Amino acid sequence: MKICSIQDVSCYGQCSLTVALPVLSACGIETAILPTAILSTHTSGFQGFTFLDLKDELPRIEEHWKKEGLCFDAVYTGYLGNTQDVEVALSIAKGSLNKGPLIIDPAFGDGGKLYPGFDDAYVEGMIEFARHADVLLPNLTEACALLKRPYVAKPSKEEVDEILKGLHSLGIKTVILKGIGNTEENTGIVVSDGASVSSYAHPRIAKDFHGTGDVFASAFVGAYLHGKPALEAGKIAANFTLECIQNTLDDPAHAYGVKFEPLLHALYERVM
Ligand code: PXL
Repeated sequence: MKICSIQDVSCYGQCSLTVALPVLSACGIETAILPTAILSTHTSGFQGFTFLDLKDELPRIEEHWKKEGLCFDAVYTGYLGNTQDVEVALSIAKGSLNKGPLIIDPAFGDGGKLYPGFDDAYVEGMIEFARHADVLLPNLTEACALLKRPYVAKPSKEEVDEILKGLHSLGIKTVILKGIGNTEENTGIVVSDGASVSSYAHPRIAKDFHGTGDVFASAFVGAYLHGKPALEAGKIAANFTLECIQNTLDDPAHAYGVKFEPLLHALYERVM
């Protein structure tokens, strides 16, 4: 199995490719990378980060891969950076370079807000891109933005159903909606393939850690590509992410990411 992951490199801060690569390697999945940008740190909680846009290099890399006749078993995208990156990601995922599913973590916002540097034009680009997703892994902020709905932090069951329906009507096959069913003690995911909806709740830790969306998405991709059904892959990813958070709670200086490394050894058995 050989996949391609398209995301930025945040040099410091445990997110995007510095999470995806170790997690997917631990799952036994060879992962080629297409880095969309190089940042000194991620954009949350650090001031004055540097940003080198690699958008002009991406089409050159794509062309070379095509000349070499490379082919992937899946494409997994995360934080991209600008609409040109989104276009290249679509071209790679839907062209001769990929013969498997396109798994998209929209990775453009949280808590009702877009991440710094993203605007409505980027969301428009993501809407067009998301239409092609075999699997989409949005949080509520991203799902609402993709549907141009006002953000609701605690949607009712009817609102969740409307959101799922809306995402399927864009063309998305399977949706894993994150951060649903929040109570003081619990949070969870809702999984929908357009025909049936199922959910999984787990304990909620009332502290935010950066990069947990990337931990979740990467573990999900690892399990899903080993043939686990979407709900099962979502459970594995949610449990792994929760354990990574629990493993970081004793270190208040570490909110920029989660300490996932000591837990990687157990992931292979779970995804196989
Ligand atoms: O974890 C998502 C992510 C990835 N890459 C960069 C980010 C973020 C979220 O803020 O800033 C650069």
